[in-house]
Amino acid sequence: MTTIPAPSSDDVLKIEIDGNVAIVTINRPEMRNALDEAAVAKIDAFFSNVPPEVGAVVLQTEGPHFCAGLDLKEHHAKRRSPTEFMRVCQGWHRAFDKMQHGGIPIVAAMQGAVVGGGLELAAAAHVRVADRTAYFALPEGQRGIFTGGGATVRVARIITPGRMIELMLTGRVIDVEEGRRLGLAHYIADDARATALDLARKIAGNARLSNYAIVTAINKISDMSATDGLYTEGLIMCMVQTAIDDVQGRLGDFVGKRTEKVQL
Ligand code: 1HE
Repeated sequence: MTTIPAPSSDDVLKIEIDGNVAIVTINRPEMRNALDEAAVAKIDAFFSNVPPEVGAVVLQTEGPHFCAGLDLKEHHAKRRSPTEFMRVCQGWHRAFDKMQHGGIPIVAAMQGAVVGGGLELAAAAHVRVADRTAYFALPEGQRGIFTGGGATVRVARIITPGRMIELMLTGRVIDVEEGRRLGLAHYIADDARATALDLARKIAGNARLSNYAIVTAINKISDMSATDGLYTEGLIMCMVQTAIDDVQGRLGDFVGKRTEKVQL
């Protein structure tokens, strides 16, 4: 595999470009990849400005655990007020919304603990591959807090609100097989990273506009009434089918000096 580091790469968020796939690696293994404010800001910055050649992203993390969620040490040290913590939650929501609705398919490779905010991070990816060590939990109740990175929306949709309530109340830990049955993992693989990269390469080979529609429209339409959803589906279908030729034709007319100038 030939990868080149992207200019925005740093120690906490490593970014490599491999053809038309970006490999984004959260690199805080000594903290079990717990997310502090700076790490969330880096995720936000990358997904705000994905390089144009990238057709799919692999999201992976270093060490034996995918992500231990909120950086509890930072949270403890900062003694955040309700308003300050609200801002932190909004920061997570912004970053993860950019992942889920940014139009670029994301394949997560998961291992070990995928817990709390780590599960919220994984749920913002579109395809989730777990290795056999992966497990899932929402231990917020045991920590005296609540979910703040989108789980009430994303995780509840995947596993149902009732199952999420049960998991949060009991603190039960789900193994990888149950996680797959519930939809938290789509694939179980011996080497989650390799499988995620294969899938990302395959996905990046689809028509870009189809991928854009798949990762943006389906979730949006599930928020709509059936009538609005079907109408929107039709519009998007037409947009995906026609837009490339139409736009290319119009741009070609401009480049070939066959258009009128925009002037008074
Ligand atoms: C951390 C964190 C963290 C580990 N914030 N520092 N999340 C949790 O409640 C999960 C808490 N973590 C754990 O249960 C365990 O650490 C693990 C099962 C993930 C990993 O266990 P292990 O034995 O491999 O590692 P460790 O020895 O527990 O942790 C290694 C170091 O990482 C240690 O620091 P050290 O200074 O003693 O070396 C840990 O303190 C540190 N560490 N997890 C900060 N989360 C937007 S709202 C989201 C709400 C939530 O995410 S709540 C769920 C939080």
